[in-house]
Amino acid sequence: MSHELKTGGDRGYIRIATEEAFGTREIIDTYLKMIADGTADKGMVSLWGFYATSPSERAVQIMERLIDLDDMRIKNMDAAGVDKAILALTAPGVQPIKDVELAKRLAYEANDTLAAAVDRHPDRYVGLAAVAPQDPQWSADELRRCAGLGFKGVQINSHTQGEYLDNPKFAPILEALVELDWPLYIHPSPPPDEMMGSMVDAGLDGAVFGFGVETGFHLLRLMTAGVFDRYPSLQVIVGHMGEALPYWMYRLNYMHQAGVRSGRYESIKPLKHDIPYYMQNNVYVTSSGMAWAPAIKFAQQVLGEDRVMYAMDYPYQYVPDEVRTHDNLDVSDLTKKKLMQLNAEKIFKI
Ligand code: 1DF
Ligand code: MN
Repeated sequence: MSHELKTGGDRGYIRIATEEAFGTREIIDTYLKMIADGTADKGMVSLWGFYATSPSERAVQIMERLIDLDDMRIKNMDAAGVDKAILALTAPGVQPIKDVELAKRLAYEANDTLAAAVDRHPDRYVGLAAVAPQDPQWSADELRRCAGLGFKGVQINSHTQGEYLDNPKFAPILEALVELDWPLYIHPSPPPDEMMGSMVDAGLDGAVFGFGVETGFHLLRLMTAGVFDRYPSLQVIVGHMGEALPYWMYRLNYMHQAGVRSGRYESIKPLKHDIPYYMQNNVYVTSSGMAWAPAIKFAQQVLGEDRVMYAMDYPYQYVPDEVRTHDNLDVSDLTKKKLMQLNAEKIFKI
């Protein structure tokens, strides 16, 4: 049965979509310059070489929808019954840009662009800040500036030029998040060249698979490196139903503990808690790109129903019928309201 999709809470909840992207023309032009001058990595060439130049219907439509923060976006949200969008600068943000001053300027301006859009549509949009982790201290200061602009968290597009957030150099960013009590959304980026291997040749580097492998690796290494022992209140959100980690949780835990006991790796040390503990106390997952009842219910079962949130991934996966998949889940009314509304209101303090 297909029901009408309306905003306003006619089904007992409003819908808050938690992984929604926008872009700026200047940042996309910067990607194109990097591709042209040979400084882009393989993932950038594959991703933005496609979206920013392809005449295909998918690429043209996504480009148009990314840049727009007004009428088209609101109309599409209305048509899908999405009440609020948690918006963030599209991947990989400014993180691959090697000129750090340029990266900081572009992140700063993207934050101002988003803040202005939230001001124009305060009941429809919530902003997540962009940072340039290439300069961790600047990024920490920018988070504090963005708190003043009304933002509710940060999105970091996974690795920054092959470096991960467990690296102690990024501590100022994590410390600012703890101080602000803000969640960190770790959104996929194309894998760095050293991970890419033959993924591009196989056509599997992007959202189809490579994104999830790299982002799941990022979240897992935050746990095993002890980041949540150092920052026990830190909350990390990942999309795509947890980038496969919930499904792997038993094996991750078994083999991690075996690795700790055997002393096989310098980097694998005893932790205060086990992997399921961090998954259930420091991680939220969203259903971006994964409008699939068995996966949603599985994540609710292993992480708890307070840690699973709805996301659409506009404009990359604008499929209004996927909203109905969520509406039609055979879970209790309260569990569904947590998925669509309450968990997002809580973690983003909306
Ligand atoms: C794609 C997918 C691109 C997602 C994205 O940002 C993105 C894609 C550049 O399909 O190429 O956010 N996604 O999250 O699934
Ligand atoms: Mn996305």
